[in-house]
Formats: sequence, C-alpha cells, structure tokens
Amino acid sequence: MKTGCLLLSSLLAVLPAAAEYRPAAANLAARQWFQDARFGLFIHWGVYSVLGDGEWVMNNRKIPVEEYEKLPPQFNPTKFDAAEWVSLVKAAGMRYITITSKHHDGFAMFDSKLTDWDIVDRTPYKKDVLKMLADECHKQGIKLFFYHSHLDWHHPDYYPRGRTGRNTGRPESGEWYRYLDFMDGEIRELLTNYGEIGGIWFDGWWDKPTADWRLEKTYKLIHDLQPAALIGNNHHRLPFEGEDFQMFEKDLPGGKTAEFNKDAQVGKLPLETCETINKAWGYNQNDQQYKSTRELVHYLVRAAGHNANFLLNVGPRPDGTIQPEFSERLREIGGWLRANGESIYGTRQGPVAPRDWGVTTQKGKKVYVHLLKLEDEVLALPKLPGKITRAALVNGAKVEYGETNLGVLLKVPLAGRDPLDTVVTLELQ
Ligand code: H79
Repeated sequence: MKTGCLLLSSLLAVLPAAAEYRPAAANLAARQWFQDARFGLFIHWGVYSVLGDGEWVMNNRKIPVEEYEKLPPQFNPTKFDAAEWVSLVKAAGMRYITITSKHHDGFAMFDSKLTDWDIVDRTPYKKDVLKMLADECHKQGIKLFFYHSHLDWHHPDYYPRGRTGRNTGRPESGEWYRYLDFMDGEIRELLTNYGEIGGIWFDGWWDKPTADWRLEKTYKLIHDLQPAALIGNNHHRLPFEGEDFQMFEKDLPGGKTAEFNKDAQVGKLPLETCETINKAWGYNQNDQQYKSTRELVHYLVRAAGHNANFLLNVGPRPDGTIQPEFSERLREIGGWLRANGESIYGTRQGPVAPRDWGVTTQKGKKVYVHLLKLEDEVLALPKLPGKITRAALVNGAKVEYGETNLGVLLKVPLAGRDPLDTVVTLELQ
C-alpha cells in the first residue's frame, strides 16, 4: 500500500496536472511580437460617451437600467472613420489597438446575436464599429485586441451582484452560470467574426473576487479558437493559469501609486502598463487636465525601461471623433518615435535598473541610455556587460565616455539634449 502511494505520487510529480496551460508555439511567438511592439492605443468607447462623464457614469450617478437604456438611441457616431483612427495610430508610432468590446455597462459595441443590448440593435447608427475597425486594422497592419468586461451592470443574470452596480433596479435574482455562458458566447463571437485578433483584455474580475468565474473554460475557449490570441486579466494579482501577459493600470510594473495595485507583484509574463491622457478613460467633456507630450513620452520610455508595453488611452466623443487634445499629443509622440524608435521597439529592459534620472533599454549588443531627468553633464553607470566600442546620440554626434574597473562615465553636454528624452546609444563588444 505504502509503495503504491509512493509510486502514485512520483507518477503525479512527473505528469503535468490536467489544468496546466502550455502555450502553443504561435502564442509564444505572439508574446515576442507583443513585447517588440511596445506601444498601443487603448480606446474606451461606448454609449456612456453621450453623457460625457466617463465610463463609470451608470454606477456613479446610480442610473437604473431603464434610464440607461435611453442612451443608445442617442448614440449616432456618424463621423466615425476607422481609416482615420488607424492612420492616427500609425502616426503615433503605435503597433496595436485595444478597444472596449463591452465595458461594465454590458453594452456590446459589436453585432452580437446573443443579445440586443448592442450597437446594431439599439442605436440609430446600426453599424458594427468593431467590424469596421478590425477590417481597417488588418488592412493597415495594426493588431486589434478587445477589452471585455467580466463585470456587467446591465445583464440580469449577473447575480449575486458584486461590489459595484448595485443601483440599477434589476430584480434580485439571476442565474450566474447562465451569465457566464452568455459571456463565453460573446467571446466566441469576437474570436470568430473579426478575423485574427491580438488578444482579450479582461477587466472587472475584482467586482466579485470570490466568485466562480470559470476562467479555465473561458481561457481554453479563446486559446482553442485562436491559439495566438493573448489573454490578460486586470485582476491586479499575479497572473492566473492560462494568461499570457500581465497588465498594470495607472502604474509602472511594481508601482503602487494606485490603491488597487498595493498587492500587485510583477510576474514573469510580458508586461503592459496603461494610462490616460487626461484623467478619464471614457470621454469626459469636463476633464481638461491633459498630460504633456513630454510626460507621455517619459511614461512610454519608463515603461520600456521596466520591460513593459505602454497602452495609452483615448476616449472618443459620441460623434466618433477623437478630440484634438488627444490626437495632437499622439502625433507628437509619433514624431519623437520616428527619430528615437530604435531605442524602444524590439527592446527589452536594459542592464541598469530604472533610476530617477532615466532608464536603459537594450537590443542585441546595443544599450540605450535614456536621459529623462539628468541635470548634470556627467552620468556614472555601473559596469556594463561588455566593453563599449561606440557611444553616440541618435543624430550621430559622438558621446565622450570613460570606462574603468569601477564602471562607466558618460559626458552629455546640456546643449545637445533633446527636451523630451536624450538617448545615448552604447554599442558593446
Ligand atoms: O476600463 C478602465 C476603468 O473603467 C476600469 N479599468 C480601466 C482600464 C476600472 N475599473 N475600476 N477602476 C478602474 C478603479 C476602481 C476601483 C474601484 Fe473598487 C471600484 C474602487 C471601488 C470600486 C475594486 C473594487 C477596487 C476596490 C473595490
């Protein structure tokens, strides 16, 4: 008996548990692509944009379902132009888009056959904007990800309710597993009807952290339908089994400035950090607190120095346009990237950990030193993993350097600095 137990336990030790997730080769390749891409556009767009008060307006103003249902008839984005959006993304130097297929209000921004709570059935516009965007992305070589909310303030079967959406006037009953079946059905539609999809970006798990979300089933569905589609889930925990990347909301990886990131550890999967241009995700007509182009470039560069992608958000207006305060900044970032992109795209975190003065990135034998906040002319670095053969700015100007047993000194005169970010390229032997 004892030997039998031992035999069984040693067998179990070598056999993978049934639930163990082994990413397909195409998935691993997609993770590399994702990390190389480094910069994407987050789009929060839904019927809430009509009220111009962010995507949480239903919850914040305690709007009952019956009232909220008056929004779709007012949503008519006649100025929406997928080609214009994707061209802006390219001008910004971004490589992918992550757009809300459904936010917490449950409204599908695509033609779902599983509900009429969607853009085609409820709005005068009647068109599937995700389909138009997907076609344009495929045409222009931009990958498309869908943000999909687990949390749903509209669906009657999202029951028992979680921490939010408690004032919607829904009956106090519902079938949880019927809700999960519905959600899986929408995910199936998204991964079947829109061509190749970059991945799914889940959010809202935190509304019911102790619920049975049946994630293994949903994740398997996604990976079976499109093995290369990357799954991320904004649960603010270390990644769960079956996930392919880890995201940080409004914080660099490991940063804990946002309350919900206080327990967020950095795992081993590809990383992404997302941030807004003003304060809001969904369109907010009163929010004028725009970050400067410089601040946004710094965020992108610091993210790369933390080995993370930067997913920068816009909340388009209800007429389908992206406000100039956003598009101008995106084009300016794109201008910086056209000159300095080599130090961002395809790089990984560099040999020197992120510092107050800046960060390092690297690609092959090149180390890129990003001077973001260096007031002195001379910077001291620890020893690098190889001898320097060349040190220069992106415009080709040589940079004076010295190497000793102690480390490296770089001299970068203030006169030649880029006000956004001065990049010194070090070629190592
Ligand atoms: O889609 C954007 C936001 O609408 C969504 N995530 C980004 C990408 C988001 N949802 N919530 N938050 C951002 C932050 C709010 C957290 C809180 Fe709570 C919800 C504070 C109180 C309720 C979750 C539950 C954290 C604490 C309790």
